[in-house]
Amino acid sequence: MPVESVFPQLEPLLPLVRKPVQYVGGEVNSTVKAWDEADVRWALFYPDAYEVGQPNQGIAILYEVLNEQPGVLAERTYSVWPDLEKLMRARGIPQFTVDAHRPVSAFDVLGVSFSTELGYTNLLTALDLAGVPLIAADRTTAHPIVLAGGHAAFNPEPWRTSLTRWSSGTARKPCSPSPASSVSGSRAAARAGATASCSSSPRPAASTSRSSTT
Ligand code: B12
Repeated sequence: MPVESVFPQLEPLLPLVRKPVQYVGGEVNSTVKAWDEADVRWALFYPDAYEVGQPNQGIAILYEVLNEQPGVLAERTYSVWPDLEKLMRARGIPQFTVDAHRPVSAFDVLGVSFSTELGYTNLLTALDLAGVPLIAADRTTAHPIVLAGGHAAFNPEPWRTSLTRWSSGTARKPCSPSPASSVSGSRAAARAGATASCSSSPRPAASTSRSSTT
């Protein structure tokens, strides 16, 4: 099933907010793939404003590595500024990707890059805007897997109830054997796959059982 762009609802709001160009997408080398031709779809989230997150090297690498693979689609999403957040809430517009303006909740995986601890609360706002339950245990297979990596993901304690999985280390292969095979098929299979494939990542033992329950 194709997923509809939210851009028709978003566009009339752009003259009402500061720095509207940050929500438009279409940069050089941005990638938009056909939704129905992908086996697995990643929304990559940098939990800060576009102007901070767009140049982030970690997201750029993940975006390229994922999109290079046949059958894998990856788009980017960023925190919206409070002025747009207010309008989105009033009009029921969900958290969207800047590449094809698809709703984040439609993706199989929400990959969050925590460069700094400042991003933790922005993840909660984005999940709420996306209509994805904040607590991982409240999510179902209808929701994306929420997976975090990056510098500030080494200690998962502050957000362990919100994340499905996390990854430490670099992400030439975020979860072995590959991002595509980890999350192909149904979301239920995706959850199982992501759990198994990431389980070798070093992480605090106390959080292991919690992260694998959802
Ligand atoms: C460049 C840099 C900046 C730049 C660019 C930031 C940006 N938006 O990209 C600037 C100067 C703007 C900056 C600003 C700040 N920075 Co800075 N920055 C760095 C620095 C030097 C390099 C980061 C980098 O680009 N690494 C290279 C990329 C390729 O690696 P990566 O992001 O880790 O991503 C890889 C993996 O982690 C993994 N991965 C990442 N995300 C994900 C997600 C998933 C799902 C998966 C599977 C894998 C995965 O795969 C990626 C590819 O291999 C690091 C220190 C360092 N030496 O690494 C500090 C560092 C990240 N910054 C830090 C801080 C504190 C800040 C500021 C808060 C400073 C301030 N007081 O304003 C701000 C915050 C900006 C923000 N809101 O993001 C701290 C974070 C500490 C913490 N625990 O919170 C660090 C670690 C420095 C330090 N040791 O203190 N920073």
